[in-house]
Amino acid sequence: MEKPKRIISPEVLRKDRIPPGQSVYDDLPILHEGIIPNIKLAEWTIETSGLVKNPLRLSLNDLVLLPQIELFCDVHCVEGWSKLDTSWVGVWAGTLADKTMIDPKARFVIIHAAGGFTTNLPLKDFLREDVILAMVKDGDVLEAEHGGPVRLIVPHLYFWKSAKWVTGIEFVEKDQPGFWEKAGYHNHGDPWMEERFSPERARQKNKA
Ligand SMILES: Nc1nc2c(c(=O)[nH]1)N[C@H]1C(S)=C(S)[C@@H](COP(=O)(O)O)O[C@H]1N2
Ligand SMILES: [Mo]
Repeated sequence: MEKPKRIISPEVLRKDRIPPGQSVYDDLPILHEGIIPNIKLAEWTIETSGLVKNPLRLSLNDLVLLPQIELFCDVHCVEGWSKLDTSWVGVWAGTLADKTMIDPKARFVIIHAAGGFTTNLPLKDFLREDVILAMVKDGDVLEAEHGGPVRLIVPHLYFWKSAKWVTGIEFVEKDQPGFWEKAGYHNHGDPWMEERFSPERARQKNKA
């Protein structure tokens, strides 16, 4: 197999590398809603749907055979911790977008995960060069607690957008807030803009 292409997330090279209000942690905490799904690797698939000309259904093996990217990035959780210098290997989001032939009407992407979790992001954020579907973390097969077999990594947005246990990628014209977005988190989630909470939730917090 070809050597993975290496990418350093541009956010790592910023002068203000650590976003406002964040503290650096030594380890990556394990955080998610609900239980870790019991995924059988041989049965896992990822599907593309919505505004696509060529809907895909890929097994883990299919995904491993696509060109691989090695990504170095930091991650920033909305709860205030950041973990610097993480490394991941996986498939660039744009590779799947190309293969599935997205309709020009598509503007947003809804990520679906096992157990019903969803998260939404604009297509232009999804197609950045450093957004990948990761299967390897820091040189090891991605463990279930961190989202294995396959999780999204979106380094430039708060880490809740980096869905664990991804099973589907849906391309849509109109935005649809996902699980945490409906629960009061910001719809976009840029850590440098401190887009932590929805405007409504932020007002409630200020009053409290
Ligand atoms: N499927 C799923 N993915 C998820 C979440 C979740 O609840 N369900 N939580 C998000 C949040 S809030 C964070 S901070 C990261 C945590 O990833 P980690 O446990 O690998 O550190 O996963 C994100 N991805
Ligand atoms: Mo988070």
